[in-house]
This record gives sequence, C-alpha cells and structure tokens, in this order.
Amino acid sequence: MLIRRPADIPPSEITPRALFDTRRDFLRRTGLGLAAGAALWHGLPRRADAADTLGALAASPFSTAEPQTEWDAATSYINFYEFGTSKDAPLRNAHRMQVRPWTVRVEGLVNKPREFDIDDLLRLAPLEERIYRLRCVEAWSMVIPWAGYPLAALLRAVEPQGSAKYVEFVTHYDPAIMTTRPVLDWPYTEGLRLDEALHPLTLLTFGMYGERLPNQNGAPVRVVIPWKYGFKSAKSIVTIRLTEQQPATAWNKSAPQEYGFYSNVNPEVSHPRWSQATERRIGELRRRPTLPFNGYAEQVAQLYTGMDLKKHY
Ligand SMILES: Nc1nc2c(c(=O)[nH]1)N[C@H]1C(S)=C(S)[C@@H](COP(=O)(O)O)O[C@H]1N2
Ligand SMILES: [Mo]
Repeated sequence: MLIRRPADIPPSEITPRALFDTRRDFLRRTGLGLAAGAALWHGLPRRADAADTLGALAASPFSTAEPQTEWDAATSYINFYEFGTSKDAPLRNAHRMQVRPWTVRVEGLVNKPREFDIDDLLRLAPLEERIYRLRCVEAWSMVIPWAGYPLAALLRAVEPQGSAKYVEFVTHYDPAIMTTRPVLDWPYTEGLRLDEALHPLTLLTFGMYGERLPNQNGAPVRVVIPWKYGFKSAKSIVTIRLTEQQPATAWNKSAPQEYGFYSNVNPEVSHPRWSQATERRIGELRRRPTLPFNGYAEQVAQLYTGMDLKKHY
C-alpha cells in the first residue's frame, strides 16, 4: 500500500503506514467476525468487502478523464472536524459513527416534506459514477470517482414551493462520539442557493470508487459540489431544509472574513492567510494553476451572471 506524501503535507499530518499495518494485523490476529469487525473496517483505508459495493453504476458524461487520486489518500487525508482537526483524525475516529439505520428529513418550503430511510433515499434515482476534481480551501486537490445522483432528483420529488430560495444541509452531531470542543458551531451546516442545488453537477453522494462511502468521507450520504471549495460539501447529512432566507453556514459563522457563502473556487480571490492561485494535486509534485470554478466554468459560470465574485466569494 502506497501513501502518497507530497512535500507540502507535514509528515505529522499523515497517518503513518505502520499504524495501518498494526491495525490490520490486530484485526487479522483477533479474527474478528465480519459483523463485529464491520465498524472497525469502515474506518480503515482499505477496499470494502463485497457487501459494501454499490452494484452497476452508469458512467457519467460529467466525469473528467484526469488520473484518479489513490484510494488510500482519498480516504485518509481528510477534513471532518467533528472527528478531530488533524488530517488523519477522521480515519482514526469516524468508525464510531453508526451509519445504519439512518434517516434524512427533507423539510421547509416544500409541498411534500418527508423523512427518508437511507436505503430508500439510495434507490430514489439511478446511481451513476462521476469522476470529479475537488479542491479544498487549503492548497490541495484530488480527483475522486463519486457515486450518486443529482440532488435535483430528490428536490423535485419533494416539490419546492415558489418561495424557496436556498437549501440548508444539517449534518449529524453526536457529542458521545464526536468532539465537544467548540471548533465550529455544531452541528456543521452548509447551504446553497436553490439554483446551485438544482444544478446537475451537484451530486447527492452515497459512494466512492464503486463502494459505499467510508465513514470518514461522509457516510452514509453527503453532497459533492465540484466547483466550490471542499467545505461546501457537507458530510453525513441528516436534514435538508428549503428556506427563503440565506442559511448561516458553519465556516461563515466562525470566520466570516475568511469564508463566504458562495465559496466558488476562484484563483483571483486569496484567502486572507494564503493565495488560492495554485494548488497541489495529491500525488503530484509540481503545483498547478487553479482554474476558475475549479475547471467547471463552462457549466456553472452562468449561475453568477452580473455578480461580483470578488465581493461574493
Ligand atoms: N460534516 C462535515 N462535513 C464536512 C467537513 C466537516 O468538517 N464536517 N469538512 C469539509 C471540508 S473542509 C472538506 S475539504 C471536505 C473533505 O472531505 P472529502 O475529502 O471526503 O471530500 O469535507 C467537507 N465536509
Ligand atoms: Mo476543506
């Protein structure tokens, strides 16, 4: 197993390979049965067992042909602050989260509010595989094959009312298994304008690399919005609420001068503490220029016609 180690990642932020190997040895030695070991296995950066695959996935024309990030990096170098703020903490801690049974409430300004069991939600529309490039607000990016369907399919099923202008995502928060430090205002929340949420690139996501999401990547359901910085892509969602007013978001509340509501990838707008003009693709050594809208300008730029994106960052 190869852990990529680009020069810009401090070694302290990478789970040492020895730690993975020790855990695997532990599991092997103790001969944990599948059921007993499932929670543990979910937290490990290894390919899942057959029961965790998602079956046939339609290939999506929205996919990039760029080389994919290694599974090991995509499932271990992670931000999921409820499980700790270091990049390897979610991998160590997220196995504590029970992702079944799980329900997602869709509520607010809709004609048909409904609580979905996660397995019904998974079957609401055909799953497709989309290989998206994603960019974190920090200077790194990855290319990940996600599995899901457009969030629009779910939103249409609940019939948004005319007054609905925004979509708020509320994520799971359980102080018994997550941090109680007030790093952010828990639960982590995010939001999109309704037209962004209905855009076909916005993916309601259940899997990656053909398998169910590992816990640290936002199991059992998250969103992926590839033209925005990573923090917009809320993980482990429990409520989706349609609203008239722009919802507060966790990062905007904690540092409004650093994180705006839109957070479209924009090489011309620097984060107050660093430039966002270039990025390092995990697995590559040389930095590359960051593209407007993360390379998805052709599909999404028209959503922002007439807006000053330096002001509305
Ligand atoms: N609930 C929750 N969702 C979250 C976060 C978080 O801390 N909590 N971090 C965000 C950030 S900053 C990033 S970069 C992505 C990282 O996850 P991924 O590598 O699986 O896309 O998740 C986003 N979603
Ligand atoms: Mo991020």
